[in-house]
Amino acid sequence: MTGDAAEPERTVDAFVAEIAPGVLAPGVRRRDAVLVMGPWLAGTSSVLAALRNRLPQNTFIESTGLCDGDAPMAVVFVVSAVAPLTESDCALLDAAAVHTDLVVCAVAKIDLHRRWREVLDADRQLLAAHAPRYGAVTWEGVAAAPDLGDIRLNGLVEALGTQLADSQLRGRNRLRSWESQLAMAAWRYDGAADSSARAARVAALGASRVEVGRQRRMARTERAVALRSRLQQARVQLSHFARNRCTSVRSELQEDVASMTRRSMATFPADVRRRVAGVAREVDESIGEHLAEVADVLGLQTDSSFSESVSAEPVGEPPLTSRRVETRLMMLLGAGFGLGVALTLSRIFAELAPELTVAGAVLCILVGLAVTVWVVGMRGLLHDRAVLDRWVCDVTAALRADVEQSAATRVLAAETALTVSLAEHDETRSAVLAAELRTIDAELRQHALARARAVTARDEHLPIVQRALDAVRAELAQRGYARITHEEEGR
Ligand SMILES: Nc1nc2c(ncn2[C@@H]2O[C@H](COP(=O)(O)OP(=O)(O)O)[C@@H](O)[C@H]2O)c(=O)[nH]1
Ligand SMILES: [Mg+2]
Repeated sequence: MTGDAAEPERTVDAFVAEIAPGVLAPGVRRRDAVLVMGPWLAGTSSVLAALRNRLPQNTFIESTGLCDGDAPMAVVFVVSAVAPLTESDCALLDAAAVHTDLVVCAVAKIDLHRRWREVLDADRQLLAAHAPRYGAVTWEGVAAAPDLGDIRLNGLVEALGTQLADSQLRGRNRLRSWESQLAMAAWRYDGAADSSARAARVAALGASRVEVGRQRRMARTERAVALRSRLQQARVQLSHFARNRCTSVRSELQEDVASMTRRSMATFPADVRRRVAGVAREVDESIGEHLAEVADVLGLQTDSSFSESVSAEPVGEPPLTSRRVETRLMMLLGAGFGLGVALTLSRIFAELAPELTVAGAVLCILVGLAVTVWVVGMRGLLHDRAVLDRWVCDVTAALRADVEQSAATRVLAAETALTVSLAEHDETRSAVLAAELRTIDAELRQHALARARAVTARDEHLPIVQRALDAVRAELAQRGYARITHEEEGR
């Protein structure tokens, strides 16, 4: 009995196996039941109940009654007469009728909607446009649970009864199942060979490959140029700064010298030493900071070799002592000047007060002496200021030479150290980029391989699948045509 029932399916399987040997047969279990389904609230449950009443010899189920891998003998697609079909309704039917050729459509609730015939016509056209297989399906208007009046189900019952009685039905359903299976297989072969996801990935990999290559070429030169220009800048700025500091400390010291007294002279050399040392330290720190910043900006490791300071020359004593001849000459001139003053005063005194000659002489001598001491002292101070001024100039000139040399030496040391560091850095970076390139290339090779495999598989299998698909479709069309003519003859 079961053998007889499965005969049409076996005939179809043999028909396809002859055209496409080795293609996997659809793994569905045919249930001897009619699936009644449709969009939410279309009236499915009411139609199902009414059909069970009218056709008790047949089994009717809703989609919840089907297990995975089950396929119904026929599908009754119920839609409401309230509005025409939507695209998602069509998709719902597609999913339900993947393995079933017999589809009958019902427009429900025609008692409520007087323009149901227009909706039915619109639905028929929409569904036919959605897929050619639905071009010839039967459409009936039904009222399975009317608010008023009788149930109207005759058209649907009649169409369903006739079509279920078709001796070709099992074969047609099997052919439809094959058609879906083969179309899916063709789609898979095509998709695997021309995968858009893979194409996008390959394009992205190609772009990264170009970018990595560019980085590899450019990074080295770009950074070398940057290092050179930054060091050049540092050299100019540091030497300018050193010169400025020396000039300003010299003017400050010269101002001090110009207003110097004998008392402050003793502490002056120590003061000069302290300030010179201060400037040297300041310039030194500035050089260190500047060079560290250059290294930092270029992202290089700072080496201690260029942060060490170059010590300034120690400052000697001012040459204030060796002026014996000058002192003697000055004493002589001072004494002459004092004598002149004393004689002039004594003359004036003798004329003004002749009775005080002795006292006047003593007073004049004292004044003459005082003038002598003052003149000699003043001249000495001025001389010492001049000497100290020259000394300050010498000391600051030496300081300037020192700090400039220090700046130049340390920038040079920095250049050497940073160039070495840059070379090391470049090597590591270049190794990283090379590794990146290798990874990209490996993935690209894999994609190319996968694509080649998929293309080979498609070229090998797709023509067979396509041939089988064409044959199945032709057979379905022929049997469908036969069904329609048979039904028309029957009327
Ligand atoms: N007037 C009228 N109402 C109906 C008809 N069929 C179903 N209904 C109503 O439509 C609603 C949904 O019906 P139901 O059969 O449960 O639809 P389902 O959600 O698709 O299963 C219910 O309120 C029914 O009373 C009909 O032919 N005429
Ligand atoms: Mg329901």
